[in-house]
Amino acid sequence: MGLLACRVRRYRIKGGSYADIAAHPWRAAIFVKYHQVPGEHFLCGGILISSCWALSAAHCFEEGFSTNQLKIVLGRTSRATPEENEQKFQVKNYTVHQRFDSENFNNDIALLQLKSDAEDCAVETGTVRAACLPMPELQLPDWTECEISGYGKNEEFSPFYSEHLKEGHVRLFPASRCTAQYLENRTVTDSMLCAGDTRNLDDACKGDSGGPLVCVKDDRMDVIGIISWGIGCGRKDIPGVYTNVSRYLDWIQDTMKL
Ligand code: 4AZ
Repeated sequence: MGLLACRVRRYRIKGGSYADIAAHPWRAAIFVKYHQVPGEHFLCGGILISSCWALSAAHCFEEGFSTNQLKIVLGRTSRATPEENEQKFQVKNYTVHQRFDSENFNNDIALLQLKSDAEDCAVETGTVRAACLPMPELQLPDWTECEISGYGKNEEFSPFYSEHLKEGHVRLFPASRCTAQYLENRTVTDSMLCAGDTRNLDDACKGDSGGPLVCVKDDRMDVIGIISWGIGCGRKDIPGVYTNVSRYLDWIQDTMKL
């Protein structure tokens, strides 16, 4: 309890299955309150990186929400069902990357500061814990198996988000397989990375955006990517596209100082 250090964790459960938040304790759910509509609506995923900061995707915030419309929930397994041990925060501030390009989703990264009366915000528990940021020079081998999680759709054309947290396993694609040629001629920049399931099973889908692609590195879980976009979900040989977090370590540090 207390200090929220990012810590040791190994993959526990097999791909493409329902999961417990305890296995993905850095997984945040972001909700929005619209002015004229009652209730809180699921917006996007997020990734807790320290007690008071969470990463997400810039494209989630294109509508320009004010901070008091947003809520961040940690420690919840079921998307819409509050849990006794969950931790819920208002947002003190959020920053969308200044060069986010809504045409091609370049720089699809945002950083949210949790609001708290105390110095700490999230407290480490069995279901809430930060993920680690990678070291600046980290280069994981191609095809490294990593993990995604989220409350996104089970199928590309499903009308519903998943009620229950799910996890999947995807492998980091070589840069040569992460180009427009493989993604229906959409722009792919080197601030993006691709990951997919070579068995054609697991992939992120609508609603998973903003959530984590984490990889085991030296007994830590490092946030390597932020779920960003794709061509459909789980299509054969088409990877999901992620924001390449290691390209934004300076931006993250600078933004946390603001
Ligand atoms: C989305 O719409 C989305 N298959 C995110 C990731 C992927 C597809 C769609 C990757 O948020």
